[in-house]
Amino acid sequence: MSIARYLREKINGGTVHITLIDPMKQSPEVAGRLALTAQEVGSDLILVLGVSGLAQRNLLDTTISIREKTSIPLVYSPAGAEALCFSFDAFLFSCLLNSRNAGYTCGGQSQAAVLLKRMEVETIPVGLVMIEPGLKTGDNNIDLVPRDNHWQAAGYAAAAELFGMSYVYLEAGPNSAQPISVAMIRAVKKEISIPLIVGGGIRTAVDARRVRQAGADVVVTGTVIENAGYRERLRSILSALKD
Ligand code: 1GP
Repeated sequence: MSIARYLREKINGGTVHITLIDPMKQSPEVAGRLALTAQEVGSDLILVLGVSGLAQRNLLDTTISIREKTSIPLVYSPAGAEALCFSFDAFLFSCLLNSRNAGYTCGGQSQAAVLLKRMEVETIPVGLVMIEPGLKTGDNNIDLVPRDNHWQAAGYAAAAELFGMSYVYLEAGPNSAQPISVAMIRAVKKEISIPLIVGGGIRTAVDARRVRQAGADVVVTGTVIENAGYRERLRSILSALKD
């Protein structure tokens, strides 16, 4: 089954949870263990984050380790052609819509696109919108959407839909102390008919429930599994999303 269909069916059944793994943050062995925990507590999909500076070897070893331990879909979000591996079930093909740097809107993607087509891998077009506070580095290259500017966020989201993208992804960044506000999620959700992914700053079951009730179809968490007690925290987030 394609990942697009898998996600569609999951979304029809309730809120989907994605576990984000940054291969630069731990060894491949540990990444595999974290992914296994995510699967055991009910996460629907593992998303490996391609970041600038990611070594090809690290990506390959991380992928192998996760594959050995888990059976849920494994998807890659490449930052370009710097590190690529084709044993993923699909690629998130993201365009950072509010970037001022063409490298993030289409430059990196163009480096990988021909190869992805030739390899006939499944790609899922995603319109990514970065909301304050965004990422720690490179923010001056992004027209960050202010946390309270719902209209601007909705504009980017509607543009993603009109561009023919399959998902809108509202991202507050892993350094965000709080999730994207309920009011912004509601405002965006009202303007789009494609599914909405929300991530960044979701650390507790209360956060997860709020984001879900506001209308997120897919919730992404990353940092939660990097800290002590992650199994229980993730379990409570999953029960807030799936109850
Ligand atoms: C997913 O980048 C985020 O959209 C990850 O954020 O680390 O705050 O969960 P957290």
